[in-house]
Amino acid sequence: MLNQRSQQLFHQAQQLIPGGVNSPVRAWQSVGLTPSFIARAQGATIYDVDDQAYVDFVGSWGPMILGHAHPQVVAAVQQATGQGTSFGAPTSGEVELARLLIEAVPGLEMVRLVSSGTEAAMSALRLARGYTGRAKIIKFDGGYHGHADTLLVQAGSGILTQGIPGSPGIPAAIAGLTISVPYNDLDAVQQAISQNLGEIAALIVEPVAGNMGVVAPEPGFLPELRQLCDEHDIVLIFDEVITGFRVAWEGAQGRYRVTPDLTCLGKIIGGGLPVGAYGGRREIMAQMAPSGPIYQAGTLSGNPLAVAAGLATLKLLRQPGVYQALEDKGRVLETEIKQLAAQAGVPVWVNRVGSMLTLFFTSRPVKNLVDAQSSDLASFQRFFRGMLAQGIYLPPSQFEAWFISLAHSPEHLATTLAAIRQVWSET
Ligand code: HOZ
Repeated sequence: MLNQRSQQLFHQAQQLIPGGVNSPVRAWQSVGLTPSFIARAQGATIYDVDDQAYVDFVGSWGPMILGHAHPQVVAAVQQATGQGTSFGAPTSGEVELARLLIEAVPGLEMVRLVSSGTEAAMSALRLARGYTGRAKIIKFDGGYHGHADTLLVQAGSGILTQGIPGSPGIPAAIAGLTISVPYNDLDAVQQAISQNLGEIAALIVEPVAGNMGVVAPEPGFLPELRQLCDEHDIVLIFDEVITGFRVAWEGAQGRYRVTPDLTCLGKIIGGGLPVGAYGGRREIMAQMAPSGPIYQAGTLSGNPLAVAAGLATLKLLRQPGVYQALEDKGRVLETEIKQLAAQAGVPVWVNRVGSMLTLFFTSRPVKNLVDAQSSDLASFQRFFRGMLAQGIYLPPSQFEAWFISLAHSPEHLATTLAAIRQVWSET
């Protein structure tokens, strides 16, 4: 048995941890396999506890844009560790990271660090509600903004993969404050606003959807959202936990030239350590305690190790040519996959923005959740298993993004494409 140690560990884990995992997307339920337990990783390669090596396109679900264990990030964390791991008091690194984030991301005038993307989105919504004095929010079907109560309505990622429409434990009164509409559907947004005039505090959107698989915004979608929010005094929140520093140095808001009122960040800005951030217009951010009355706090917020890893990562990403290199790698993969699919006669649709990509097993363009759900999940499962057997580690769900890193070399891409050719030649 190739993955004997993983099987043993999963058996033990299931007795001790619900479902054997600390986040549902890790359980590989939708592909019907035992998850690989990971021992270590370097660059674009991840090694499981049975010492199998894989080319990794999960990248810890987004943060590892430099590849794993980048020497400069490792050195920064080692140095920070020697100086103490947490103080519960301000540090100079937090000021430096805040300055870097504000310089890079157009919508940020002030920013607060938290410990996860969930916290960032939850706090941004509380702020929007406190600032506007309104209760309702609009989100998009298949959008995932972490697991806060208000946001687990028609959500993507693990909840979509597992086919859970909502989640028990969320009071109906809370879920009822969330209006979810189809992505890329401006008429639906307009209608939701008209039916709830003066009641919508915020509209939260992934400017490139990444949690129902990758779905790009249609031309005009983001600018029109900006305009509708302006007309109705709604706080526009871009959830850039995935796209921030991924699709451009300035994030998706720079790439698409639409500036939100508030932005949520996470993943890359912590270089692989737990982090999140939310920020935006000074006038709104000043409402947060202690400068204002809206409360949010955290013992480990701005943790020195996460800040050190984040700073080291961002300084490397700031170098010229980085985002062009990521774009080029993404383009090669997209173009070649489409060619292989055409040659093999496999009906697929590939969505890509920069270094985020999803291969949907449908021939129909994927512009929203309903399109994404037209994918043939049995074909995805066969593909995932075949790729794993060929040494390629993909997200174990049709509804997630592949993440390409700077560590993916032309050889890694060629190996991946050869694996796809092999898998499709067997079907
Ligand atoms: N939801 C993230 C993937 N789209 C990964 C975080 C997680 O749920 O574990």
